[in-house]
Amino acid sequence: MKTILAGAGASGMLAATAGVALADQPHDWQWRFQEPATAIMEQTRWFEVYTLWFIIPISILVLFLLAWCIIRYRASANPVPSRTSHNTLIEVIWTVGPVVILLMLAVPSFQLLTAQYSPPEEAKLTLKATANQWNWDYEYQVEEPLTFNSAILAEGDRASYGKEDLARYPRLLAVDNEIVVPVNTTVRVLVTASDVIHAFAMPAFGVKTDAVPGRINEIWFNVQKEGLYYGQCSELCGKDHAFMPIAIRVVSDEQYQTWLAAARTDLGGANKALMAAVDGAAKLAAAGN
Ligand SMILES: [Cu+2]
Repeated sequence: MKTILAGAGASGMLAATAGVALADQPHDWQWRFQEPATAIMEQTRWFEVYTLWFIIPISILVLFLLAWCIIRYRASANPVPSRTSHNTLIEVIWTVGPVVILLMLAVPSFQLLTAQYSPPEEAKLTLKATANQWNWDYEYQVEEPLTFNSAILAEGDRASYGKEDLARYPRLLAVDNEIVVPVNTTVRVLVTASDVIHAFAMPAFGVKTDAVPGRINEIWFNVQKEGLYYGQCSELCGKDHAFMPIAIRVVSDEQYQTWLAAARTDLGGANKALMAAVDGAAKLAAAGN
């Protein structure tokens, strides 16, 4: 009995640790979206599944019709072809049918597009993200603005940043300095570039926009789950295009305020203190407190 209880406790602990510490990430052979972290991404995923209910039956129907025509009406099986050239009923059906299908796709599609461009409230935090070949500059537009650069984490620097854990800090996605934002807060990101066109994309948040020199594109998100999320530059921007990841750490409001106050003077120290606080909270949750 004791062993069973201990086992259950241990697996509960693992689940709690994973739930708190790890947000969803890309994984090998992935062919669907990451777990949504925002309402917009949830709506996007719903729309994807909804669209498949049209795409799959239509593809099967067209494939079946093609195969049927090729086999049933081949020259050897059907030496004298029909001379029929008009059929009003069929023509009405194949015009009205697609129109109805397109309307059924257009209505939820425009609803999603409108939702993406309509933040539910005025953003509480504004960040500016400037893309460079091949890293990002971030600016927190708060009372005393905070700016820092964020680049891919070099494999040799893992130890000095305390990021040896490959599950949490995956190769090619981990960065030296993450963006830190509070959970359940509407955040606005002003996206631009200093040299060529890049793009700011966070799959779990359902946001992606081009970073264009001389222009500012605006996106927003409101993340519902704490965790460390990864995205990438998504516009071919030169030889290191694949090596300019984006990492966003979503934490509680207190953790964010503490980090912001400390980051102005010592970014590295503030990041390490935040990592320790997040890990500490995960352990506390795992212990069932
Ligand atoms: Cu880029």
